[in-house]
Amino acid sequence: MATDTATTEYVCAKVQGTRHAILIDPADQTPDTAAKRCLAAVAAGTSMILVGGSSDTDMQNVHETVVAIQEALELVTWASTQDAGSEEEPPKIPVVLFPQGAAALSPAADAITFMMLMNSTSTRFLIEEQLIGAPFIRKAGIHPIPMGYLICSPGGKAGEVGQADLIQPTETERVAAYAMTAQSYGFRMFYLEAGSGAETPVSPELIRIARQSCDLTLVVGGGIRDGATARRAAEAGADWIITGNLSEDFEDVSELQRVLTEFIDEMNGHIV
Ligand code: 1GP
Repeated sequence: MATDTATTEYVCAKVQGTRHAILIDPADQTPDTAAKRCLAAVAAGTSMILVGGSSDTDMQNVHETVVAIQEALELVTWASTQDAGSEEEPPKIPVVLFPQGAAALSPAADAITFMMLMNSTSTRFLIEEQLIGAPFIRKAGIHPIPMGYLICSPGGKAGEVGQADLIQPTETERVAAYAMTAQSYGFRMFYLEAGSGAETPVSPELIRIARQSCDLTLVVGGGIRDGATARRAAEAGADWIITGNLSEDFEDVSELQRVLTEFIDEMNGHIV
């Protein structure tokens, strides 16, 4: 059984400012491309790598992708320890599964967001996938980080696949109740999702009410493509901003690194 909670504590830590995580969808890129994009993101200041997608992922592409990313990150960490000028080891950026279900897992991950899709209308996403996945996760020693996952309008593929009764932009009281419920369940994270590629991201009003209603680590993603939008989410109280599509827009990894560096600076109020 996994007893190492270091990744959970790193992910759930209350730190100054908002952190950025990149979401890698193994269905959209080769493991090699994923690894190169992750290195560019980490060089830009990304603090966590999530691996998952709402469709077309399976054990094989998830595992191969996680392994390729871990190997690339280890090489970079090793290289930096060989640098005579550096006094302390840089923190290992965790690779965390963000699964579509029990059939898309990898024992090579550092942790998994063990989630309840709280506004799903299907018992499959409330508890059944979790029941199928839990024995594998235990056996593989992957550390579960309990998370409430809430899909907001427009919801995209995640909303469709997860059969979510979407949260509408004005439903602040509903979000508050979900946030309180997530905390009461003992979850550590609460994720407000607008859906990958969403035209409109989760509104600052919904983020603010979630922030006021629980003291869980607040994660926001879906449709965030620029630093100014990330900044508004950060000011409303997000601890983590997730971007997925943004990293797939750039074939050239040095361009990706430049764009993400600016994104993270602007998210944290350092005007670029
Ligand atoms: C999906 O919120 C994430 O779960 C990322 O969304 O691809 O729109 O950045 P984007």
